[in-house]
Amino acid sequence: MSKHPTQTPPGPSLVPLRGAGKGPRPVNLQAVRAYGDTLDDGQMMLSFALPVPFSEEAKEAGRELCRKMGLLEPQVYHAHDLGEGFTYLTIYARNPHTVDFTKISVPKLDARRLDRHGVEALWAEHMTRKIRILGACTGDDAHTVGIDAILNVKGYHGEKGLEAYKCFEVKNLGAQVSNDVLLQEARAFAADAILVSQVVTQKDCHRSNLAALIDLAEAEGLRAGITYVCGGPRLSHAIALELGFDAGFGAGTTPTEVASFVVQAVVRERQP
Ligand code: B12
Repeated sequence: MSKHPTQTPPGPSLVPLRGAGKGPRPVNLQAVRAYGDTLDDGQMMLSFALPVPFSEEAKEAGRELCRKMGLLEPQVYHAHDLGEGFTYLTIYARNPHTVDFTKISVPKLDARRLDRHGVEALWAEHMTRKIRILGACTGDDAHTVGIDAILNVKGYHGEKGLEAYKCFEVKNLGAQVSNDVLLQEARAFAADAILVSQVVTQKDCHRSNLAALIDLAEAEGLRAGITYVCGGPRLSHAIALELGFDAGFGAGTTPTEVASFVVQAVVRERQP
């Protein structure tokens, strides 16, 4: 699997935008601004909490923070008392900055999107034994719904999970599995692919935990020959590559997307 980012082809620098009854208006893709009420007004909404009691001073502190962030004309749209000396704020403000959309490039999965039939056909063409997939929610993380959605027969979004495929043998270790135990299980199971879920991101624990798994796998000689995939609502393919994984999947991932990547990665890994 290539770990190199693929360049998103630059689109035209001006694309028409449909405005209410006004016909197409041009968007300058080299200087895109946030959109609030009208094109190029730069308006954006931010929500955050401050550790100060609910008061007019708390609202002004929120506005001041926005000004310090370079935002203009901050207006408090909503504020409420979170209790225990905390205030929650929603602020609308104008952002004067732009981004050059034509220069944005995001790494994409190096795999074709196959349906379940395509996944099983590719497997049957190249392999005579099932692909062994080991899944877990690691570290202190107990959010198993995501990994279950991908692996369990019941699946997600109308798609069956990987357990339902005849080409996969799936072992789901569940919640709060340490990296140590995961790799011991991987060795015993002779896993072809390890699927790790990380949902909690407090203090960036998802990143440190995932990076530590790859370090340990390398130290134990278990990095080569196994496809490492991570997933969770605040993960992406770009973050996964950065942390040493082969692929990463974010919010809304469906089982077929994962099956499609895994079968191609494992088949490719086995080719000379
Ligand atoms: C249900 C839930 C719980 C349940 C979990 C039950 C269970 N068995 O999973 C319980 C009540 C136990 C729980 C506990 C806690 N929770 Co909670 N929980 C949630 C909640 C409401 C829903 C999560 C969920 O099930 N989503 C549905 C699944 C299908 O979506 P998903 O996880 O994104 O998975 C999809 C993709 O991300 C991807 N995916 C996920 N994993 C993987 C793995 C692979 C390999 C692949 C390919 C894809 C993939 O595919 C899935 C399908 O599309 C979220 C808020 C929210 N709305 O998201 C908070 C949330 C995740 N919880 C949170 C917190 C803080 C906690 C607690 C720390 C609370 C506390 N103080 O005790 C504890 C932590 C417990 C622990 N040790 O982990 C925070 C996390 C904040 C953060 N950024 O870190 C959230 C975001 C709530 C919030 N807004 O504050 N929680």
